[in-house]
Amino acid sequence: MKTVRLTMSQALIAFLKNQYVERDGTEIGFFAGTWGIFGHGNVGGVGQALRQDPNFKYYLSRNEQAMVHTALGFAKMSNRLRTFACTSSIGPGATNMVTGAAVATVNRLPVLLLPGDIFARRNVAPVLQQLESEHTQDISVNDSFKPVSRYWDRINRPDQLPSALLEAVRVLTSPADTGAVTLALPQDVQAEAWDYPAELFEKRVWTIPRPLADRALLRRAIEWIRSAKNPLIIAGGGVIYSDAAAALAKFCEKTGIAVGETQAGKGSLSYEHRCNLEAVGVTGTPGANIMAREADLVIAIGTRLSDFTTASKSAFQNPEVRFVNINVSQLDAHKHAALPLISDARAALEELTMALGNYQVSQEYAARVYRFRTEWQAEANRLFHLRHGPPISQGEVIGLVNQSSQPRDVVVCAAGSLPGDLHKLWRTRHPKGYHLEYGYSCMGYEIAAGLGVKMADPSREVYVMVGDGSYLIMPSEIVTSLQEGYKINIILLNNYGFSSIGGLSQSLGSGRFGTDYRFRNPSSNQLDGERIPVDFVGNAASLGAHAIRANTCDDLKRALEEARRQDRTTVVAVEVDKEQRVPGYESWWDVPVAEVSEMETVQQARAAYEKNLKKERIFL
Ligand SMILES: Cc1ncc(C[n+]2csc(CCOP(=O)(O)OP(=O)(O)O)c2C)c(N)n1
Ligand SMILES: [Mg+2]
Repeated sequence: MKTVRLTMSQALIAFLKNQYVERDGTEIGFFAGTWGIFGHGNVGGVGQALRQDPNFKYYLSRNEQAMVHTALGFAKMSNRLRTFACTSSIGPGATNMVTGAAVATVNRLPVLLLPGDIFARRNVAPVLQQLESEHTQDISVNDSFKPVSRYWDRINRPDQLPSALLEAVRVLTSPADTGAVTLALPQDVQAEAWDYPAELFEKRVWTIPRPLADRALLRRAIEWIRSAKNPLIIAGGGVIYSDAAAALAKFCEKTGIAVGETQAGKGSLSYEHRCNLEAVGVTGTPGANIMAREADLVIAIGTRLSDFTTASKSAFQNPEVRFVNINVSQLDAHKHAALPLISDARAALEELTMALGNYQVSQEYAARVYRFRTEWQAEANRLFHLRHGPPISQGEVIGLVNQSSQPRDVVVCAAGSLPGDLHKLWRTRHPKGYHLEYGYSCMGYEIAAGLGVKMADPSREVYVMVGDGSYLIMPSEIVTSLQEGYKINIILLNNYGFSSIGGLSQSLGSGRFGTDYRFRNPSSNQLDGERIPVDFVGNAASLGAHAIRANTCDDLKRALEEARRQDRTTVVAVEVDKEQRVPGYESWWDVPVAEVSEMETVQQARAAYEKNLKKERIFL
């Protein structure tokens, strides 16, 4: 056997740069490079290997959590066909990535994490940043990646690497199993040499399959659809990752079945498609939620059926409702005791379109969908033109950003009140035009991920919409975007704290407690003093961005035009009125209210809560 003598780190990099994926005959390199921050736990190992092999590009980030977000923005924008590796030192550098790992695994997005680890040889322990334990030496902070990784391994000897690498890429490229993969790399082992088989470093192509559903189950699903009077499709992220948007549009055109979109699935159909009722669930449109309530058949495609989609299991009230779940993952396919079509979304839609022949929804059904759509367009237009303030409303900002963006541009968001408002109001015109991380809804995802989105497709303008709270958690990657020359547009909506959680607190009877950014008030000893003024324009400019303030709708229109013309990252800071919120429609979210309290507002909220709780169903 031909061998090559390399350090474990050199072998790792030589392997990663030769991994390719292929789907539908198109081949592409799977790893676009490595993000990292060096410390003593990776500089002499992985750092040296990257220095030696400049073909595998190294990108320096500002924060280890952020670099995972950037990798995930890139992976999601690439329909999971590409991602990055992320290298960190031991200790804090490593644990900073744990949150990113959870974002990956919850959202089913691939990322390879390479945290440095304590010495395998142990004689110098405890090393700087080492966690000690009284009951074992076989533990480090990297064990905290286990629950948030789809595959986890520690490379204690250089000869363990080949088998770990094959497992790692198997999981990363599996549509059903993908998520964070963690290979913990003890800092001594990273630098140890071994005679690796040369074959390990040959080009390897991983085929992304399009598995077909079981034949008998497919026949039964066809019968169920044929006999349904009020069917509804719920389109999730799987539709987009599988590149099934055109197949879904065809299926809908043929059958007339309406579609509600989840956060990850928004964009599956253009907002103009006659079957698209747009957002469904807690942050859904009235039409989608009324159709869900009455549906006798729900065809859930590529969705995790999270509580935001199912309105905490209260969305489907028809006693006869049945579910057909099309999903590559068994876990998702079986949810709600559904008829499971364990299948690629596009393949299943194509087969169903063929098999259903001339099945069509009734004229009444089609007329109702038309009416819901017309009414929703009018309601959205009302929210876009409130002429509120200044401060203007968040709905107006969304309308203006949407209007000034081109159909192929991408909006990026993750947490706060924006995701719900965008889910309802953003008019998506391209399957990759709407990028929401709403599985983990991680404040701080937005700017870092926006950079990853731009890297995946520099031909589009990227609009990162971010609340002041999320911005303050992680504005650092503005600097990284400048370093790499990728321009993003950041629209920062300042409402002096948490509109989302403040509103939620109010609805639970707690009166916004602790959710506003205010000085501590010496007379009450609470955080109810004056608002804390933060100069966001100054902050963004100090990081090197082009920064613009906008107060009115006209200001904002001009600022967005100015931002578009820039060739470097631009921040538009706009103040919005926290009290002028986009309402909810025909839905509910289960957030428990205190069962006992002396506060009357809480008692009232609890009474309403108990009433709503009765609508939650168990599907067996
Ligand atoms: C890392 C993280 N911490 C806490 C939360 C809980 N949380 C959700 S929204 C939110 C407030 C977001 O504030 P901001 O970004 O200003 O948006 P707004 O609610 O004002 O629209 C918080 C604290 C979260 N989602 N992520
Ligand atoms: Mg805010």
